[in-house]
Amino acid sequence: MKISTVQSVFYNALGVLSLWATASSAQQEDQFRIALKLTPEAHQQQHADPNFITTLFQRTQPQGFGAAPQVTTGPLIGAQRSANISARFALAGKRDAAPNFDVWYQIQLGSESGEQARRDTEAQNNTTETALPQHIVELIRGLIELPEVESVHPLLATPPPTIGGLGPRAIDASDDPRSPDQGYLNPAPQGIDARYGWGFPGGDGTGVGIVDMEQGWKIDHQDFIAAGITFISGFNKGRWGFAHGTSVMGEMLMQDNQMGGVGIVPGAKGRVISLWRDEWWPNVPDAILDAVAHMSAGDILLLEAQEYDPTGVIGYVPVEVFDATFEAIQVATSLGIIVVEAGANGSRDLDAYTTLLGKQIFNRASPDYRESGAILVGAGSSGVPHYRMWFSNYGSRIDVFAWGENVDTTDTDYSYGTESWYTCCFSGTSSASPIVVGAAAILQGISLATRGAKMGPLEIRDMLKINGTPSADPAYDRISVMPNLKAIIDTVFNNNTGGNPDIYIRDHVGDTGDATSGVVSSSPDIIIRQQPIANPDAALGSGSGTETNPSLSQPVVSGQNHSLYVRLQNRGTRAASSANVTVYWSEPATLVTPNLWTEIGTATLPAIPATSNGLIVSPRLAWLADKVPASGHYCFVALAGSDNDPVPAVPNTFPDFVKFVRENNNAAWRNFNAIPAATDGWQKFPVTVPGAFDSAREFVLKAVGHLPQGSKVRLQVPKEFAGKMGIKGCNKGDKVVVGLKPGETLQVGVGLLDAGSLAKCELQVQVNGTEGDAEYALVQEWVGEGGTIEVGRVTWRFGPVVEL
Ligand SMILES: *[C@@H]1O[C@H](CO)[C@@H](O)[C@H](O)[C@H]1NC(C)=O
Ligand SMILES: *[C@@H]1O[C@H](CO)[C@@H](O)[C@H](O)[C@H]1NC(C)=O
Ligand SMILES: *[C@@H]1O[C@H](CO)[C@@H](O)[C@H](O)[C@H]1NC(C)=O
Ligand SMILES: *[C@@H]1O[C@H](CO)[C@@H](O)[C@H](O)[C@H]1NC(C)=O
Ligand SMILES: *[C@@H]1O[C@H](CO)[C@@H](O)[C@H](O)[C@H]1NC(C)=O
Ligand SMILES: *[C@@H]1O[C@H](CO)[C@@H](O)[C@H](O)[C@H]1NC(C)=O
Ligand SMILES: *[C@@H]1O[C@H](CO)[C@@H](O)[C@H](O)[C@H]1NC(C)=O
Ligand SMILES: CC(=O)N[C@H]1CO[C@H](CO)[C@@H](O)[C@@H]1O
Ligand SMILES: [Ca+2]
Repeated sequence: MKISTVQSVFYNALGVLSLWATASSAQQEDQFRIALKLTPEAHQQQHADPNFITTLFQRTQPQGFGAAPQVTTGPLIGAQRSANISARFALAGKRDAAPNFDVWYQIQLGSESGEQARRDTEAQNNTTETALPQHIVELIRGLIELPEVESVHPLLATPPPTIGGLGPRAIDASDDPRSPDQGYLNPAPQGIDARYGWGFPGGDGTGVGIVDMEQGWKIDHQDFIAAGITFISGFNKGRWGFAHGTSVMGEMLMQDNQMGGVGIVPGAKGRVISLWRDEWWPNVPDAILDAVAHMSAGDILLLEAQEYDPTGVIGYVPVEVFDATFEAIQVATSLGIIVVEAGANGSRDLDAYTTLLGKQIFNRASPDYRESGAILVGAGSSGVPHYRMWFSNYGSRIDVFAWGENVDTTDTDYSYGTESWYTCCFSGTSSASPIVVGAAAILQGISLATRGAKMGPLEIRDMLKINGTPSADPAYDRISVMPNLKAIIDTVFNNNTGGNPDIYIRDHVGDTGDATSGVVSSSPDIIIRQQPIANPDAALGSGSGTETNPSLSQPVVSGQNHSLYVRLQNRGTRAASSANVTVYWSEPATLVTPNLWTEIGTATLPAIPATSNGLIVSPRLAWLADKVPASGHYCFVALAGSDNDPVPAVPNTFPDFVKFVRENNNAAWRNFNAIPAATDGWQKFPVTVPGAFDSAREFVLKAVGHLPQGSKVRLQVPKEFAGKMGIKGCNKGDKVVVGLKPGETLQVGVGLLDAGSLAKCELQVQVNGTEGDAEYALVQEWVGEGGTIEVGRVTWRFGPVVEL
């Protein structure tokens, strides 16, 4: 598929635009693609004028692309794929948290024929280049300096992160069974002790989905043809041979069949997806997002690729170095997909790595550190003790290591002909990463078989390090530990003699108890009703059909008794013998700081078994009429605790409080107001926008609209607050009224709010129509050190309330 075909689906007017249009194109030019992220304003400009991006290139005057290079523009990610991802986020309760991929473009420099690309492909078949060509580095530097450009990176395939092993190193498959040569399966300290994991239900990976993203495979190799590996999308490309993907899949999926070896998880379901989106063009973020569209929470995505360093330095870096790839990985992990990423063959200290903008994105101790949620894998030697392999990247970002040499697995040739080869010696962070996927899949399989639940990405990432095998010289190697499945299984799945409960209340429907990366304060588990429910377990618990329904609460009516219920789950490995949950109310506020909380009461729950396939419902918590204030709308906070998973202490600095809100799964917020639909006149809702409680801090106020066309929304704020936040509107006495958009997300204001300040605002709404999914939210974001993060929101949902 050529890029112009892609774009014509989504844009009408974008054609091939000729730049520097003097020379003829007879001269062969260097042809390549880049990904470009525009600022929102520049994105609008590009929409209005399809030549806009071309003018950016004119301003940077790139050298080395021939006399008359052409610039062709299209979207980086297909619109259908973006829509699918948005829908996934919506289903998971993450309505507006999906990154916006519309502002990412894919730009091709050069002619469209593909002819040159084909030549490059053949020439670079055997490339040993590990740095970007200088003219590409210059182009990137030129573009990133433009104010309209937020991010830019090349779309180029690199050799997969292996060392050697790509040529024919095949060994006759009629040899003795090879399993004894698979030392990586053996007990620690030599291997990960997959053989121990096989002794447990689910320990062969049954029920676990694995997707390998790379370039080429022989998916009908004799030793895994019975595994029925399928192809998701892209082009099966033999540029560096089909051997690499074949060796990767074998480590995980060689079958137990009296030939060759046995993979770590022969019972898992394997699929592959190519980063070549067509025969000539690679696009890693697009491949990741397409994989995500076809995957479920708890599946494992393996990223077997690496990137050139965009700063031009020699030595490959992990694929998440590029912003679009990073955002795509975040999408995956926030939807509960476990992402395992090769740490890359660059021999580099990732802690010291700095981007073109001077950020240390891989250094966990730096304020620039950014968390994709992926598990990064380094490479160690096969012998004991395990030294860091000379080519492996290292540093605090590396979560675990595994064998980077001598990995016995399946192999094939260059011609896609051989389905019976094996190799003794697959290597690189390439060979290490599938071992870690295998370890994760064993744990996921056991969890599924014994507890009926899959685990989330951060839970598994932490688990893989439990009592792991250290490298030879940890202070020097800095590649963390190699997973030891016996130690992990004995610690976490040990039939209630160890481990701990880990009870949690969901922050939103898609929350599995990991630190939230999306919406806070939309808990479906804090439920308020006007009448007591006769059988709360039947109405709200597992099997009730209401498990993922966020609309179970009814409006609060002052002067009436109400009933509150809280639903808890336990994702730990031991039952919680008892638990309790305390609920507070607050006036509606975008940020519900503890000084606004008023206690309603505490409910004590029965034991919560260590299987997170069960929602346990608290007994009724009565909120009596005389305690219900008259303001009409409320937010609720619930804090839960049990033996060995206590009620968390409420922190007293604001940064710690934000961490607590986002990361502590024993605390949840429900700032949801169900509003009976009324179509005549303005409905008015009070809402407080507080400052932090400890010092003056900077906040963004955002509005997120999902109201039908023809609805009207405005916000009335105190004049002083409008001044601080830069909000412009009509003055009405000591208030300012600003019109908002009913169906869009927009920034209302940004500014410094005083400690302890409480701006009393009012949202005014006219909804057009009474049916469907009408919703409006005000979101408060803190401009903290690592960027802007959501700290709270109030959502008004208009429409009928679920009958129970
Ligand atoms: C996303 O796409 C996949 C694959 O085409 C499809 O099975 C799935 O239903 C889609 N999901 C949503 C939420 O649209
Ligand atoms: C790569 O190089 C090998 C060895 O020269 C050759 O046999 C093979 O055809 C080449 N592959 C491609 C895709 O050009
Ligand atoms: C690849 O390059 C290396 C080093 O330049 C050379 O020794 C080797 O023969 C080449 N292999 C092929 C298949 O061209
Ligand atoms: C837990 O008990 C079951 C049943 O007795 C047993 O099959 C399983 O191996 C035990 N698990 C562990 C980790 O010991
Ligand atoms: C609320 O409940 C209390 C205690 O159960 C009861 O005495 C009171 O009459 C109830 N009030 C209303 C308005 O239903
Ligand atoms: C709630 O449970 C925690 C931990 O089990 C306990 O320390 C606390 O006293 C309990 N609170 C109430 C009010 O029962
Ligand atoms: C209100 O919604 C209806 C459809 O429900 C639509 O036909 C009408 O145009 C909308 N009103 C306005 C003012 O947009
Ligand atoms: C196969 C391959 O690309 N090997 C490279 C791994 O990284 C080291 C250090 O950057 C290079 O020297 C190798 O050529
Ligand atoms: Ca076999």
